Amino acid sequence: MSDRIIAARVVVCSPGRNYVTLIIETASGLTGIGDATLNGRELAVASYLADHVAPLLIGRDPAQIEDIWQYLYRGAYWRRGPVTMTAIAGIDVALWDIKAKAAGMPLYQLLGGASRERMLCYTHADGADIAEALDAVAAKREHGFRAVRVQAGVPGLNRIYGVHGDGAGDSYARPIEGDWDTSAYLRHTPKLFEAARERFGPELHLLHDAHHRLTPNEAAQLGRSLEPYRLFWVEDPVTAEAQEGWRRVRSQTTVPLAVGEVFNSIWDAQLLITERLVDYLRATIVHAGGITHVRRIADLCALYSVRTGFHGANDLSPVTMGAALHFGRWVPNFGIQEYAAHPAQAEEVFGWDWSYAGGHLLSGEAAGHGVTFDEQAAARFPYRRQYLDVNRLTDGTMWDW
Ligand code: CS2
Ligand code: MG
Repeated sequence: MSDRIIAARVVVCSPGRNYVTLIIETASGLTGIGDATLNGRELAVASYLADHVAPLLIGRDPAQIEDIWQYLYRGAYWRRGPVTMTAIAGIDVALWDIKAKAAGMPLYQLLGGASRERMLCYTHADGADIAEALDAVAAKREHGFRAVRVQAGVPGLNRIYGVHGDGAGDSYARPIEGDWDTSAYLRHTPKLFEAARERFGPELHLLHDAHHRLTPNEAAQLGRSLEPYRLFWVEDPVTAEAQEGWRRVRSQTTVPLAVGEVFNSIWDAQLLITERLVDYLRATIVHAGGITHVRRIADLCALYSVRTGFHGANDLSPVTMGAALHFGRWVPNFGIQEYAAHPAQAEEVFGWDWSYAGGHLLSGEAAGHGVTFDEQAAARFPYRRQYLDVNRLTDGTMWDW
């Protein structure tokens, strides 16, 4: 007798920052947990799930992960996009969690078993200026990290992505406005990495996130200027929509390129993968349709020597990190996993058995993805609307953040 879904509940909570969590329960007593967090637009996904999709799950066989995925993707008519694919991801991960629990095995075993014992990870280091940023890198290296993303303030600019400056403004009321000057950034960034290599030598993997703010030719200039410092990657040098623009970047520089945290489907990345325009694909489980769809993206990547480099900022809940580590344990073309520690309060709501050691992450061995969710504890942290920054050029022109 097959099992049946009897409940699908959405919980929005804010233990240090907002998370959207889906809980699916079955008649046989199994519970699956999914992450459906979309930073800055959480309630859109919560409503998509609670008001439109959850009712369609009741009575379904939880084992039919693929059919449910196809039903939710094809059946919505309005397909793709961050809200739809994050909602589908929350359901998909919860169902994979249930299937692995029903089989009594950790999720990586269900996917195909371990291809590795541990996953190389990178974390964030930043500073208002080069000296402060390099001190932050040193602290992360002391903690055993072998790969560090480095972001620094740019002289003359007050607030830019990735640098937690004076915190001016309240992102709960409305988006805080950053300021941007591409010329100043292109002049300054090579100095940051020249100083980093001078201080840390050649072994430490250095990464940098350009965060969508350059034109293809500007990105080519940045890439060329950073080649002497042998970065692990430059991420999001141009906007993800400028797919053909990546040909310009790729033809002008050998710096490794990463893209995809804002991608929601294989079609967003198809040209970049099949033309080998990038080296790492960052589309992540919570925003790209869950394990079922990201597995297809990773398999396409493998045909073109592209490796995974999953997004792992702390606005992706511990559920996504748990699922990503099981995926990373299995996937043959694993590259690196981003790991920005979650707020301390998140540990009051989420429990997990994945761990960090010596610059690597270890998936757990518990059945499922190994992440638990305490609904009673979540009630202590009510949702509070919060915005991501926005960005303007110094002349006031709206720009990419
Ligand atoms: C960043 C993220 O981690 C990264 O690479 O791009 O911090 C991103 O800005 C946030 O996840 C947006 O919510
Ligand atoms: Mg990024």
